[in-house]
This record gives sequence, C-alpha cells and structure tokens, in this order.
Amino acid sequence: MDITRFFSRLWDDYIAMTPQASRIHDAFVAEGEHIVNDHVAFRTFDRGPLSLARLEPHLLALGYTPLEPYEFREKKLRAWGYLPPASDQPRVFLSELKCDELSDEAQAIIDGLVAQVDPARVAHPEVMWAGRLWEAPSFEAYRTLMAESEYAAWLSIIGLRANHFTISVNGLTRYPGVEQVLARVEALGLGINAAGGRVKGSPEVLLEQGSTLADRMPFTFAGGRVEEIPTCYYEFARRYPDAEGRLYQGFVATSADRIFESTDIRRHG
Ligand code: OOG
Ligand code: NI
Repeated sequence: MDITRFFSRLWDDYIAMTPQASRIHDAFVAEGEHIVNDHVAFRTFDRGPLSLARLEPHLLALGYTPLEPYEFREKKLRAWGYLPPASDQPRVFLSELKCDELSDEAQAIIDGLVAQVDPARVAHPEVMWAGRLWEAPSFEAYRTLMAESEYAAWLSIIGLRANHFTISVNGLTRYPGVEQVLARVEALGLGINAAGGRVKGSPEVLLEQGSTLADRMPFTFAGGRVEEIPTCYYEFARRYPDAEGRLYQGFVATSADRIFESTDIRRHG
C-alpha cells in the first residue's frame, strides 16, 4: 500500500474514534495553518500474532527505518521509533506490553484475546487500523487488567489503531510553542494531559510535547454493561536542532512515559 493511502485510512479510523481530533485539526486549518504530522503511535501486546516484531514489516514495507528502542520499566512496555522514507511523512512510535511481567490472571485474559486474532489478517497493512480483533472483554476482565496496566486495559477494548496523531508545532506559523497550542486547544473546551507538566521535555532534550486527554465514548462490555471509556488523543510536538544543526528525530522516554497517561482512566477522574 502507498504511504499516502496508508495514512489517510489510518486518519479516517482515528477521527471516527476521536471526534476531538477533527475539531482541533479544523480549528487550526480555519486559522490558515497547514497541518504537518510529526508522528503517529500504535500499541500492542508482545504476545501472539500482533507483537511488535510481527507488525514492524508493515512499516518497513512503507519505507520506514528503525531508529532506536525505548524502555518503560514501570509501565512494563518497550517501544521503537521509526523514521519515514520522506521528511514530510510522520515518524512512527510503536510500543508493546511485556505480558510476562503481568500476573498469571492478567496473562490468561490477554492470551484469551490474542488467541482470537486471525493471523491471516495480520499479513495485511490494514491490520494497523483493524481495531479490536477479539470479542469485547467483560468489565471484570477489563478491571483486572486495569489494576496492573492502564495500557493493557485500554488495548483490550480499543485494539490496534493509531492511538494518536501529532501536530508538528514547527510546521505551524502562528504558534511559537507547545504551550500556545495547548491554550488554543483548551479554548475549544478540551482537557489537557497535565501529568509531568503540560509541556513535557525542553529545548535541552531537543523535544517539547503536550497532549489532550483522550476522547471518551460509551463501550459495551461482554455481558452488556456499558461504561464511558477513554479512546484516543491528539499530541503537539516541537523539535529543536542538535549541535550539528539537524532537527532531532527521536523520542524522549521520560516525556513519553507521561504522554502514555493521556488515555488513563485516573487522569479523567
Ligand atoms: C505513546 C506515548 C509516547 C511520544 O510521543 O512520546 C508518545 C502512546 O500513548 O501509546 O507518543
Ligand atoms: Ni506521541
């Protein structure tokens, strides 16, 4: 699949899950801004047919290059950053849950989910926005995962898709920094993820980032219980040039650690 079509399909799925993203995007476009995507991110389980290693070939087929790994010990995650074939295409952040580090009970729940994935579907690039490839879990199973990993609980109901797109603040003309962008987004009535501060990172680490609190929608769990759950969010990133004058291309683990929390139930109260 051609990279433009890949991102257009990915975007369509994302805005269907994340109406706030359309509102934000359209508000900046209405001011005359041209939106450039800094990066998109995906989450997955390191178990079964959807592991990072099984998904990575889709990125390589689009022309992406692995940049470097990142480790999130406390959140039991590992990730890789990927560079696009052309500088006007988004970078990719792909993370996976280290399932071995969860309790036997949580692992059994995850095994039950990934066992339902048809490996044939994983062979197609469309899998990257396939969403949930298993039956809805019960609210009890969701709560069990939640007690050990917000990421696991989120993934069990949302599935594989872009969990955020990221507007490049460098690409905006009317907004000098991430905080000014966050203030504009807040003026639309949307919540900002303040974990670790509204703006994460600094010019010293060559990357500043901020994000919304994830959108919400009602979800029907197995057995019929309906609860409002966090879906996906929007991020804003500003990159700085390194000592050689080249724009920093990587991610920053300490910032990413708090960006993950944009989908946390506890951040939403
Ligand atoms: C990814 C969080 C990290 C970044 O830009 O550092 C991230 C996620 O929420 O899955 O996107
Ligand atoms: Ni991000």
